Amino acid sequence: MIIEILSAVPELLNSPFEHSIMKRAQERGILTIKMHSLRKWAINKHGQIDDYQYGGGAGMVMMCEPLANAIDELQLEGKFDEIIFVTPDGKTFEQKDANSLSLKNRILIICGHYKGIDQRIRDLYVTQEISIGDYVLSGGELAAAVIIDAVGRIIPGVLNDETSALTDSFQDNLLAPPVYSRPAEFRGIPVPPVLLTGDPKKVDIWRQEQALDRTKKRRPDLLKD
Ligand code: 6GU
Repeated sequence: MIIEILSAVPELLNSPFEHSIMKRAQERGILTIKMHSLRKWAINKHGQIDDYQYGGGAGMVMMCEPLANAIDELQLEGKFDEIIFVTPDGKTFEQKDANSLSLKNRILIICGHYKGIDQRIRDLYVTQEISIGDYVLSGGELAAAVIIDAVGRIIPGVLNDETSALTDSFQDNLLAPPVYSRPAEFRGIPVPPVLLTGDPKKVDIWRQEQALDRTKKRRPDLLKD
């Protein structure tokens, strides 16, 4: 899968994909992440990519030309399967959205800053608008990093143990059960004895009960359907 990112501040994304699972996915050639600086398509030698908004009001708007020229040039190599604009007024990102994006071949994520991007780019190019939650970030880059991490880790072949993505919180609308490692007792708190029985069936039943219990207590909304 190829994920390309168009950003006015690409430096913000220097490190998030260079460690751990995202690093391994790229080393294995399963995931390619390409950063593009929008400045490359600035309208003048001052590097301008934003301008005042029509109608007045505070905050600059990212202009049409740099974005359109960038997207057009990147699509000379072939069309993107999705062109995603990350924005607080987009659809809230959920696990099922990560699942379906992980099946695409090549996507572009546009990160906005300032007051956003000219609406005509959204009308003409953008195929999905995604928010990562009901709060406002100063730019789309960290939201893009969240989406790429969530998508990248479930591309087939990325995780070592293929089943481990299936037992994540949310994959079955349940939160994950608690986990324990050594020692068997820590500050007077023992590991639940069932985990030490070596009986995989009992362990499985216990984990399902715990997952359901946790979900009822913390996120009853997930159990509605
Ligand atoms: Cl995608 N962008 C920004 N700037 N803020 C957000 C967001 C995105 N999702 C939640 N807040």
